[in-house]
Amino acid sequence: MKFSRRDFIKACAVSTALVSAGCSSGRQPVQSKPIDPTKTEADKWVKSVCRYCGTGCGVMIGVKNGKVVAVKGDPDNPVNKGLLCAKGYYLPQIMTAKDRITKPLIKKDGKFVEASWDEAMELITQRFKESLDQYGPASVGFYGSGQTSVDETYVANKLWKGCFGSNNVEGNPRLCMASAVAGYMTTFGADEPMGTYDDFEHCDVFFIIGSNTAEAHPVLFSRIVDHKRKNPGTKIIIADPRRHRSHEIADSAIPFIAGTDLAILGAMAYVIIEEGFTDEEFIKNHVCFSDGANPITWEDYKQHIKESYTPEFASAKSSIPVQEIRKLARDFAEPGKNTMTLWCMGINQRVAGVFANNMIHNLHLITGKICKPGSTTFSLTGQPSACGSVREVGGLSHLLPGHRLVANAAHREQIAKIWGTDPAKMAPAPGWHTMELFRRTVTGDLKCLWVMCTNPAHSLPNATFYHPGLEQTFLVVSETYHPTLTSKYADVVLPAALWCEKEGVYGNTERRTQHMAKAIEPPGEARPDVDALIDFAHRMGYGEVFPYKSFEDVWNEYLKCTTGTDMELASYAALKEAHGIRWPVKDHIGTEGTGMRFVAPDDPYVKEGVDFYARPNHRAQVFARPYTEPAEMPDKEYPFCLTTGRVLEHWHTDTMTGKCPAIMKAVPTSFAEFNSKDATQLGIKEGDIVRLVSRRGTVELPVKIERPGIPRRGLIFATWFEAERLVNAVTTDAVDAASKEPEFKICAVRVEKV
Ligand SMILES: Nc1nc2c(c(=O)[nH]1)N[C@H]1C(S)=C(S)[C@@H](COP(=O)(O)OP(=O)(O)OC[C@H]3O[C@@H](n4cnc5c(=O)[nH]c(N)nc54)[C@H](O)[C@@H]3O)O[C@H]1N2
Ligand SMILES: Nc1nc2c(c(=O)[nH]1)N[C@H]1C(S)=C(S)[C@@H](COP(=O)(O)OP(=O)(O)OC[C@H]3O[C@@H](n4cnc5c(=O)[nH]c(N)nc54)[C@H](O)[C@@H]3O)O[C@H]1N2
Ligand code: SF4
Ligand SMILES: [Mo]
Repeated sequence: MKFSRRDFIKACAVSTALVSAGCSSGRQPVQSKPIDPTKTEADKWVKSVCRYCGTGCGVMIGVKNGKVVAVKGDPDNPVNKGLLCAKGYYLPQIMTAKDRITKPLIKKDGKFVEASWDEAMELITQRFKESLDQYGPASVGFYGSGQTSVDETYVANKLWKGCFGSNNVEGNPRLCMASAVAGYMTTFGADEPMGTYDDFEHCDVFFIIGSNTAEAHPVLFSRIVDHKRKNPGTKIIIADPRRHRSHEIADSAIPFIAGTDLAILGAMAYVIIEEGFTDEEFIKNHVCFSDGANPITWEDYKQHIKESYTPEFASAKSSIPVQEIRKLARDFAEPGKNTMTLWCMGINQRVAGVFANNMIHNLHLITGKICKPGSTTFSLTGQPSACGSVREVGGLSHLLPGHRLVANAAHREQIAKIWGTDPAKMAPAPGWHTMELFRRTVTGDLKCLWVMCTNPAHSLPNATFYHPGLEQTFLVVSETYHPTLTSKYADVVLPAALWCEKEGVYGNTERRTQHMAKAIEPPGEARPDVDALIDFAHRMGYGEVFPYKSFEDVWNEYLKCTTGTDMELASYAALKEAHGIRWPVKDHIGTEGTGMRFVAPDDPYVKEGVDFYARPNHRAQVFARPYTEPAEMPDKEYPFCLTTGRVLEHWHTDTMTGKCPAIMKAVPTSFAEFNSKDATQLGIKEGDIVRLVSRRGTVELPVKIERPGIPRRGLIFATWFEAERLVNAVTTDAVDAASKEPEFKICAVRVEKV
C-alpha cells in the first residue's frame, strides 16, 4: 500500500487542536508527543531551539551515546509549550545522513578531492589575498543565511566590512524578509514586529494575507486554532489567491487574482475612510503622512485613496465583488475589536513588496488598531534566525550591527570602535544586494564568494542564469551535506557542524533571542562555521581583532553593539538560563523581556502611552502608495500565473528534510497544482507530467489537481524543494526597487504536455 501524505499527517497528528476547531480530521499540522524513532531512553536532554522555521519552537534534544535519539517540544518554552510540527520531530534523522561531509574538499581538475583543513584554508586565504590586492575590496563577497547562528554572521560581517573594507555581505533574507524590513523601517523607523505571539491570545480578528500559516508556521497556527476554539467569536479572514490548509479555520476567504493585493488594501482604506472607521484621536497624536518623497496631510492622503482605490477599481483588478471588499474592510475595522494582520511571502516576494507592507501598516494606523494587546501588524519571519542573525547583526550590504547603517558615518565610527578596527577602512556606500552580487559573478566583477548555510544555485530566482557565474567565481561553500546544487560549483567545500553539534543563538519572529546548547560532537573533521571564519581572519592577518576563545566571547562583543540601541540584547548568562528573552531587554532583567514595543509600560524606552520614538517626529508614517502591477502578468503567449511556495513537510531545498524517509514518502517530488477547470481545459489529469515554460526557462513537474490546495483559475502553484526539477529555472529575478527582494510569487508561464 502506498503511504500517502494524508497517512503521514495522520500518523504524526496527536494534537486535538484542529479537530476541536471543527476542521476535517487527519490534517493536523502539529503533534504534542515526540516520535522517538529508536524508542531508546535518552541519557540526557539538552535545551535548544528547532532548526527550521521562524516560529522558534523550543526543543529538548535527547542524547544517548553521543547521538541524537529524540527531539521533543520544550514544555517550558512559551512559544510552543511543548508542541512541535513533523519537521521538528524528525530532526534526529538529518544528523546522520550518508552525505554529511566530514572532510574539506578541494576541486582539482574538475574533481573534488579530500584535503586537510590547513590546505583548504591556505588555498582560500591565497585566493582572497590575490583578489583583494589585484581588484580591491568589492571583488570579495560573503553570502550568508537566516539559518546561521548569530556569531557566524557577526564574525563574517566584521571581517568583510571592518577589515576587508567590502560591504558585499548579503544573505538569503534578501530573498525573504527584505520587503518587511523596508516596510517597518519606512513606516515606523525601526525594523521588526512590535507585537509578539502573546497578541494572538488577545486578537478578535485575524487578517491573514499571503501566508500559508498552517504549513509554514504550523505551531503558530495551532495557537490561533486553540484561541479560536476557546473564543468561537474570533474571526479569521484569509486573503490569498490559493485556497490552502490555513483556510480550514477561515470564516471568510478573499481569493483575489494574484498580484492585485495593493488594490484590495487600498480599497479597504477607502471603505474605512468613507464609512467612518478611522481613529481620529490616534491619527492626531501618533501619525503623519507621506507621498513617498514629501510630507502630505491627512486630507491629501484621503484624496489619494479616493482617486486611486475605489472598491470598483479594486474589484475590476482583483475579481472580488465590491460588496465583499466592503465587508472585508468592515470586518477588519470593526470598532471595539482587536485586529492583527499576519503576512509572509505572498506580500514580501513582490516587486511592490514594500508598498504592500506600508499599506498593511496604513490600515492599522488609520484605524488605531495598533499598540494594543491583540491589535498589531505582524510580519511572519521565515527562517529561524533571519531576525537574530541577519537583521539584528546587520548581515546585509547596507547594514551594520544593532540596526545601524553603513552609510551613516557615526554608525561606522561606533561599530569600528567596538570591533577594534579602523573606521577609515569601512566603505560608506552599501555593497551589492543579493541579485546584483550574483549578477557580478556572471560579469566577472566578483572574484571570490564565500557561501555559508544556504543553497543559492537552487534557491535564487532565474537560477540557471547565475550558474555560469558560480562556475567561474572562486567559490567557497560551507555546507553540512555534499553534493548540493551549490556545492557542485564550489572550489572548496568546508564541512560544517550542524545545528546541535555547535553552540549558538537564534532570534525568532517575536524578537525572542534563544540560546542553543551543544549536544553532540560533529562528525569527522566538520567544524562550526564560526571556527572556519575566525581561522580565516587570522590567516588573512587580522588575528588581533578576532581573539575569541569561545562563543561567549563573540556574544559579549556583539552585546556592546546593541547597548543603548532600540534592540538591547540579554547577557549570555541570562540567555543560557531562560527559554528565550525578547529585546529590548534594558530594565527587564530576569523577565521574558519586552512585550509590545512603542507602548508603556512594556517598552522600557516609552514613558507614557504610545511613542513611535524610532522616527524623528515620534510619529508613524502613513504612505500614499500608487497601484503597482507585478513585473510579469500573464499574456497571450504565457497565459498562466505561476506562484511558488511550501508544503508543511519540506524545508526549502530539501537537503535536510529529504533525509527523512517518512517525509519523502509523504511528499516525494515537487509538483504543479492546478485548478480543476484549467486542468480540464488543458486536457491534463492528476499524475501527468507538464512542462512549465517561462521567458527564462522550463521545468517538468507532475500534476496535482486541487490538492493539497486549490489555486484560483489561471494560477498554478508549484513547490520548489526538488533539485532535479528546478522550479527556479522558471521564476523571475525582477526585484522591488526599494527592498531589492525578487518576485518569487508571480511570473507568467505556459503549460506544455510532455
Ligand atoms: N514547511 C515549511 N515551513 C517553512 C519553510 C519551508 O521551507 N517549509 N520556510 C520558511 C521560510 S524561510 C519562509 S520565508 C516562510 C514562507 O511562508 P509562507 O509565505 O506562508 O509560504 P509560501 O508557501 O511561500 O507562500 C505563502 C502564500 O503566498 C500566496 N501568494 C501567492 N501569490 C500571492 C499574491 O499575489 N498575493 C498574496 N497575498 N499571496 C500570494 C500563496 O498562495 C501562498 O499561500 O515559511 C517558513 N516556514
Ligand atoms: N521559487 C522559490 N524560491 C525561493 C523561495 C520561494 O518562495 N520560491 N523562497 C526564498 C526564501 S524566502 C528563502 S529564505 C530561500 C531559502 O533558500 P536556501 O537558504 O538556499 O535554502 P536551504 O535549503 O534552507 O539552504 C540551507 C543550506 O544550508 C545547509 N546547512 C544546514 N545547516 C547548516 C549549518 O549549520 N552550516 C552550514 N554551513 N550549512 C548548513 C543545508 O544543507 C542547505 O543546503 O529560498 C528562496 N527561494
Ligand atoms: S513550527 Fe517551525 S520551529 Fe516549530 S517545530 Fe515546526 S518547523 Fe520547527
Ligand atoms: Mo524565507
